[in-house]
Amino acid sequence: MKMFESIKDHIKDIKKIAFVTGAGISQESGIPTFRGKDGLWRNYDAMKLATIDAFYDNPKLVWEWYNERRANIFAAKPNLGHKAIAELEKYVKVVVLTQNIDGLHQKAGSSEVLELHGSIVKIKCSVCDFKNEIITEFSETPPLCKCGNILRPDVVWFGESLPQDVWQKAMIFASECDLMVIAGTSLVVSPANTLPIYAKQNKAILIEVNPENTEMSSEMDLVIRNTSATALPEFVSMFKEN
Ligand code: BV8
Ligand code: ZN
Repeated sequence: MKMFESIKDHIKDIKKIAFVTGAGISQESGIPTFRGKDGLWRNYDAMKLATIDAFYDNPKLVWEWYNERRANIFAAKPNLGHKAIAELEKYVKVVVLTQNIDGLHQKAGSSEVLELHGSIVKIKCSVCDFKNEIITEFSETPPLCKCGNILRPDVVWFGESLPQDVWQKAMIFASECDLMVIAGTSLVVSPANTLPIYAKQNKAILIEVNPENTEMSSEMDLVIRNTSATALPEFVSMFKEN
């Protein structure tokens, strides 16, 4: 059964595609999502751990959480969903607007990836403007900056604003795309969950790829109730044939 049959006639006019992705696209790479039982770490709610308050209450605990996630992510491989998005660049302009901090889109070969919520391989000082990539394992947890204050993962925590340069670019890409694929995200978290609205305002075709309903399923032009590693290769095959 051809999942994307209903948009087949539009393929020839599609020049720019934006992907909005979340934890679900990395689920088939063994990375837990934030929902349901996956969303718990040592019985702490992931949404509560990813906050500045949790960090100042117990920086050691939050660092151990990110260390464990980082080890898991370093061992993970991009799946057919990530690879399909990277391959699509051969046929049309593709940008990836991801909420994921795992870097798997880049590992799959995607060249234009905006990390809306930061990256697990980056660190910064909680006080001074020191920033860097994680190069070595740290001797102490939490590790200290040369200014004496504690270092933190360079990710966006709840209650913190997104990096403005990245967010500005994301809004522009979303407003200029001809088609937006929303894959593997529940669209619960803002402002990332407003990106489909920018695309809709630009009369873009909206496609949702998700085994479950999301906050915006009713706004979609096409809903694919399947996993990203199964659906996205078929999506790309339509451009191959075209
Ligand atoms: C901000 C980085 C300005 C860290 C993350 C009250 C009401 C409304 C909004 C708010 C509110 N109070 C506060 C807010 C704003 C808040 C927010 O949206 N809260 C939510 C919980 C209501 N947002 C913020 O705080 C943002 N900043 O707004 O700044 C500001 C400042 C001060 C005060 C107000 C405003 C910052 C948000 C970023 C937080 N950082 N991550 C880290 O990762 O450790 S968010 C993190 O959680 C992820 O990055 C992602 O964004 C989110 C999880 O969502 P998903 O990725 O979608 O994952 P989820 O598990 O939910 O869903 C997975 C989906 O995949 C499911 O639908 C499932 O069916 C599907 N799936 C599963 N398997 C597959 C699949 N799909 C396809 N294939 C499969 N195989
Ligand atoms: Zn410092």
